[in-house]
Parts: sequence; C-alpha cells; structure tokens
Amino acid sequence: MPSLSRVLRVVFGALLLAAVGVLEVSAHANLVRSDPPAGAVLEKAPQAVVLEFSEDLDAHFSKVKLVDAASNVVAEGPGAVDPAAPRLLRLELPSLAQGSYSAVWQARSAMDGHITDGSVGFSVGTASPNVSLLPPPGSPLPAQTFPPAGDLLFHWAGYLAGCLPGSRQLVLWPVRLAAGLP
Ligand SMILES: [Cu+2]
Repeated sequence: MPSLSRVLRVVFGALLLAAVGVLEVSAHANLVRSDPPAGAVLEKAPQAVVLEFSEDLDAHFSKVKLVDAASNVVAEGPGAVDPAAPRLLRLELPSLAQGSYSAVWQARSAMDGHITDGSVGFSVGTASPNVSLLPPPGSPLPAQTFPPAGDLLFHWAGYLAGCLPGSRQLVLWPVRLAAGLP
C-alpha cells in the first residue's frame, strides 16, 4: 500500500501542474470583449469591429477579417492594433447589407508570442435564417472556454522548457515528486 506521504506528493504534484497550467492559459491573448458583442442582432450596421484582448497584442501578427454567412470575405483586414491601447484590435467595415457576419480573428500575444484565434458572429437587420455562424444564446465564447487538459499540459511544459532558463528541473520536479525520487 502506498504511504500517505507518497499519496500527498502525487496530489501536490497534480495540483502544481494544474495551477501552473491555469496561470499559463491566462497569459494568452484571450478575447475578453467585442463590439459588436457575439450574437448581437443590430438594427444599424456597425462601422467597425473592435476586439479587446486580455493582454497586449503583437501588431504584426494579429489580424481580423469579416466574412458573411456564405463565408465570402467582406472586409479583408488585417485590422489595426491601436498603439495607444495595444489590447484593442480594430477592423473598419464597409457599409454592410442585412445578414449575418463573422469577425474571424487571430491574435499573437506580445508577451509570450502565443497565438490564439476565434470568431465573433453578429447580424445586421432581422436575424437571418442562416445563423449557423452564431453561437446559441448563452453559450460561452470560444475564446473563453477552457482548452483540453492535454493541450494545457503540452503548452505548459513547452512554455517552461522554452521560455525559462534552467526550467528543465522545474518541469521534471512534479514528476520526480510523484515517483518518490529525491
Ligand atoms: Cu501563452
């Protein structure tokens, strides 16, 4: 039977992995807000899409385009990151006909270079029958859902191994703990 201290070590190692994983996810440029908001049905066509992220963007590798319900590109982008507010990515729009649209974005964190992507759907006029691009009401934004645990661990290990000097020991530490090694 495994000793209590061995069990505690395994639990502690797992908690450490989870905690660092959460910190790492929060270090991505995640979408926190948009104008128009996801799923909005607007009477009046917006003149721009503004996306707000959880951290500063790398202006050279962050982009957004607008597509209609048939996936035709309506505004090519790439949009612009405001130097005075580097968490904002803005796309100026042509005048939009009634229908459903999706702002498809890709953001690169200026902090750690990680890339995130997603889309924000909205409609102009009455909600069109072709609403497949819109998330159902109440559903979480893709950017706000938690990535699969496997991704998380891989990402976390890669981040530590790649970004931090001397991090190999830190990466292996929970594993060694769990195995009961010194
Ligand atoms: Cu990251």
